[in-house]
Amino acid sequence: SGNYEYINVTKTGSNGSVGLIQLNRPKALNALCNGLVNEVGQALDILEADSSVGAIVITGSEKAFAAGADIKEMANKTYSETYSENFTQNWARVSTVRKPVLAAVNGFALGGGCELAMMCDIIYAGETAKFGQPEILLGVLPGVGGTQRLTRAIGKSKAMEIVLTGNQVPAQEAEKMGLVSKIFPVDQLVNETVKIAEKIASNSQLANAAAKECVNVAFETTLTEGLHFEKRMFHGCFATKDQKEGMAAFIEKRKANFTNE
Ligand code: CO8
Repeated sequence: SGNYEYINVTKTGSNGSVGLIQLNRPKALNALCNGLVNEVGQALDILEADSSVGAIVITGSEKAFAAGADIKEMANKTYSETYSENFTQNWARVSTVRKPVLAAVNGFALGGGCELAMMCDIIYAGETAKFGQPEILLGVLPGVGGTQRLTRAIGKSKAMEIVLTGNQVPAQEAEKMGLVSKIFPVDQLVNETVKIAEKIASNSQLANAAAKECVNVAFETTLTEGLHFEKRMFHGCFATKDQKEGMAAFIEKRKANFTNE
């Protein structure tokens, strides 16, 4: 659906509860040019506003999730251009989505590709996926979260190693580090990710959004503040019909039917 140049957007899963964004710029290994990132933002706006969508999956091709920001597009930029246009500001949309976003990574997830995956809530990888932050080899550094989200995800020594060597990290190693949640065979990755997204989408959307918000607060604040925030959000759940329904369904030994109210 939609009229995009660089991505395909579909609704899949039962009742179209999963929004699937496939990056589709095969000749450039899904290099993340400005137009592509803008289209991802537009698609996220639409899926976020669509109440039938409970979770979103972002994927690429079997060869590449994304081989980074578009090097050809940025090679001649000046400092004053990057600063005045606030270059990369359009990437922030991915990390402000309130619905759960899952990355299904096959092939290369390098530079901005790795950073895009890290903006998602869960990363699943195909067996041959490769992660990396090769910006250092281009005379720059990761500019959309690679030094920050990667360090929080895997710790200092591993993050430094990846950022300073530019080496590619195979999926199996990325899973050991905790960057990736699970690995699937290449040809099953998208289906398996959609299945998990479908399961998540069947939860209360209110509870999903609140749980996501709470986990994200863990990255921003002290333990005491985070626990306080979590407790208040937990209290807030008792104002929802979904809490009544979820607990009644358990007691009545039936499947809950959440209405996101
Ligand atoms: N940008 C532009 N074009 C690319 C990119 C890229 N990042 N990656 C691949 N391509 C193009 C190639 O130029 C080539 O095009 P053409 O056929 O016209 O020459 C085509 O895709 C196929 O690529 P290769 O022939 O190189 O394919 P290989 O299978 O031989 O190699 C690699 C695959 C290893 C992935 C290789 O393409 C590569 O090293 N790519 C660059 C990886 C990289 O350095 N990524 C980091 C980019 S910098 C970045 O992401 C900064 C993020 C923060 C700022 C975000 C701002 C928007």
